[in-house]
Amino acid sequence: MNKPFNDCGVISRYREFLPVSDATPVISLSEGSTPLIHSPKLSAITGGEVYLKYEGLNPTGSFKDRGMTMAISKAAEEGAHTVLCASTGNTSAAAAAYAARAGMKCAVLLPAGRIAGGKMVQAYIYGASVIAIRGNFDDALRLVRELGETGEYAIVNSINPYRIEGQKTAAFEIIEELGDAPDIHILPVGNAGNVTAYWKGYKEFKNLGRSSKLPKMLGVQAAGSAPLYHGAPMENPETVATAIRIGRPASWDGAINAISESGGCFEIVEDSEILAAQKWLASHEGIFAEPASAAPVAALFKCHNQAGKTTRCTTCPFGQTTQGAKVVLTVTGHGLKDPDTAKHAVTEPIETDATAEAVRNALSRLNS
Ligand code: AN7
Repeated sequence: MNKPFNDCGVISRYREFLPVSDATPVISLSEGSTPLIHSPKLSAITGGEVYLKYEGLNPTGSFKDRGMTMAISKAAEEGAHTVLCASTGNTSAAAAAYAARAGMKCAVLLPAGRIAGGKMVQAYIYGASVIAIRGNFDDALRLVRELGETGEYAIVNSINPYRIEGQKTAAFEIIEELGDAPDIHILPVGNAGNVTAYWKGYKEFKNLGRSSKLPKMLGVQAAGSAPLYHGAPMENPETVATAIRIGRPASWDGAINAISESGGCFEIVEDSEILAAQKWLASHEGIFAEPASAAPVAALFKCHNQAGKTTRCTTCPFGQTTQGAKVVLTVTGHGLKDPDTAKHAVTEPIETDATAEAVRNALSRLNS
């Protein structure tokens, strides 16, 4: 039978590397195959060859769609009726969308008052049952684990291994696009599923001879929410990057393993550096990232400025120079997810009469 013309997405593209069979109903929104955008300005600044994997262009606006097509397809195969997740916002948006497409119910547990506006709207518009927990993401995930014990709900957080399987496909795409793995890969780390997934993907393609090397992984956390950087869970994580406001990452071991096996390290960036990087990326490269997704850019600036000057971290990929190195940063989520936080870049617009002269005057005032 001919495939329908829209039969694409990560399961279709990478079926042979994923735990699916003919019995798996593929629930897809054509996620994945996101652009790997060369960044001339970051390359010029660092002396490397820098690329941005723009995962904000997935169907629900974040990388979570890669894992969710797998988790929901497997849940459908297993006959689940209701899926459940805890989320800082992007997982819940993806779960709600893919569950809607599968005809399943979806319940999401969110930290009350700490979800970006766009993500909150997504959960509702896709038809999820939204519960706001008086607590943080870590409390919500604890409740999900507890509620999952009865088998009443299919859990689609990244403690579900199918999520990691789907997300590893981003590493496959990067290798196929560059012709090999990069030298350094930088990404934000919250619950740590994605760093675990990328590392799995890079290793699998290396073992298959599809790449000749493995990248050093640089995991970036917000300074106020940095359990992996400090090596201990945090009770009250706090950051403007609400996506990665997580004190007890579920994939703790996976993250430690990825960083140590790859010879990389964890890095932290201040909220002020995150917001500056968000503005820089949008105004210099035309890419609007949500705050968590700007953290890798902030880390690239920080590490580049410190290269050769610090002895704090002997395994730091920037211990040597980035000259000539191929560097990939994952832009994990779209900036439009969180317009309120981006208001730091917004000033009151100049209002003028509707004449060309008034507009010209206003523009010259703006540019003076
Ligand atoms: C934009 O949606 O945890 O280290 O519940 O939304 O794999 O958790 C989101 C995480 C980075 C961190 N960038 O990835 C959730 C959630 C964005 C994110 C991360 C998240 P992980």
